[in-house]
Amino acid sequence: MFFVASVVLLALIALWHYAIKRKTDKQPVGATSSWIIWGGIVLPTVTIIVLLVAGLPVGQRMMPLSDENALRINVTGHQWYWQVTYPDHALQMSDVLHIPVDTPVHLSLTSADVIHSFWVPRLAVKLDLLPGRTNVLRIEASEPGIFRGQCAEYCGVGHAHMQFTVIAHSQSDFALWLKQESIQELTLDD
Ligand SMILES: [Cu+2]
Repeated sequence: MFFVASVVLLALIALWHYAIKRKTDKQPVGATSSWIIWGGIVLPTVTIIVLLVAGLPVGQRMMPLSDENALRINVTGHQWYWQVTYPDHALQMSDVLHIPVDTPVHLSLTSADVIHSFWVPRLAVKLDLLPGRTNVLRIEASEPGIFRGQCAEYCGVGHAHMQFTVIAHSQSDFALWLKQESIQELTLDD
């Protein structure tokens, strides 16, 4: 998109430069309508089609479609904290999500009270957590690291402090973390 938009922008700047530097204002009849047809109809149509064809597969890959390899995490918004559970591993925590790198993660987002919004600027778009509804957001980290998240929907006096972190581990570290947490959880249950 950046490349195509840059080409269009450069063409526009060249035309603009040509227009203001032009000495004469005499113009052959018919030139105006061909500018409108080529510049106003053909160029935008072709540009939009190219961007659409290039963009659709990318958008498709970002959809939370059924994926056997995806890690499932449930996130419930509360005034004012994030409840995080791993349904496949019987783990529960708050205000932190541990994920492996290069693995699609499907977040099922819902709220226990008012509308919140899950936002990790470096990983995904914002998505609302609505009471009585579940929205699914797909995230994937390409490198290990700590990513800051913030509630992006005003939800009361504690809203500004409704922050969380996403910790992306290498796949082996994540497996280790999962093992340690599960053991701890078992010990706590006893
Ligand atoms: Cu909020």
